[in-house]
Amino acid sequence: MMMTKSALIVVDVQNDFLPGGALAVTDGDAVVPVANALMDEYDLVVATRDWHPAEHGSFAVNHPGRDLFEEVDLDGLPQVLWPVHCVQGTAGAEFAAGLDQGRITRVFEKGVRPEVDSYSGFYDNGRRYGTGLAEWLREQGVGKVGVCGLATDYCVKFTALDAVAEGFVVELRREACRGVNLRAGDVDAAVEEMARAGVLLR
Ligand code: VGL
Ligand code: ZN
Repeated sequence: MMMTKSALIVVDVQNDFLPGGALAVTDGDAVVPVANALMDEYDLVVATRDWHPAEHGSFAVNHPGRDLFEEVDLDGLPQVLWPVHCVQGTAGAEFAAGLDQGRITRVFEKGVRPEVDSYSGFYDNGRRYGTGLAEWLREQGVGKVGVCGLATDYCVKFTALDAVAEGFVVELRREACRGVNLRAGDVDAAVEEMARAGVLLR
């Protein structure tokens, strides 16, 4: 049987999702050393980064009269309105300073189109555009992926679900994930949803 490689997908470990950031995830900085340590367990490491233009449609400021965390229709899709975060080229969009970037082979950017958000590192929320991640992993001979990072109930969840849909064996590295929990229980529900879809919980 052909040997397949493994890859760790480090999701959105960026300053704006760390304590003090624009869309801070509680305890988000705790994932940095854990993610660094996990890199040793995989043949390859890739990262995604949320990489929005300032005019992005997920930002509440771009919807006059609407409130933060309200849900609106964005080009036909339900969209939670977020604070301005991870704007291309800003300090908030940089990877966490402690993240071992030397180990990251490729970075896949998402959320670059103003009219559609992208929680998954594979496809935007409307599945209109791919980032190239699935094709790249297959070209590298990857069959199994580990998923970690921020945030469990958004970008980690949708990345893991798409990885399953793309045919990879997927394991969630829970100790290297933290979530937003806009509503209490969101993170637990996200983990359950991933498990039901076939994501292995580790
Ligand atoms: C994320 C909300 C908005 C995430 C990105 O990385 O989980 N969440 N943009
Ligand atoms: Zn975003």
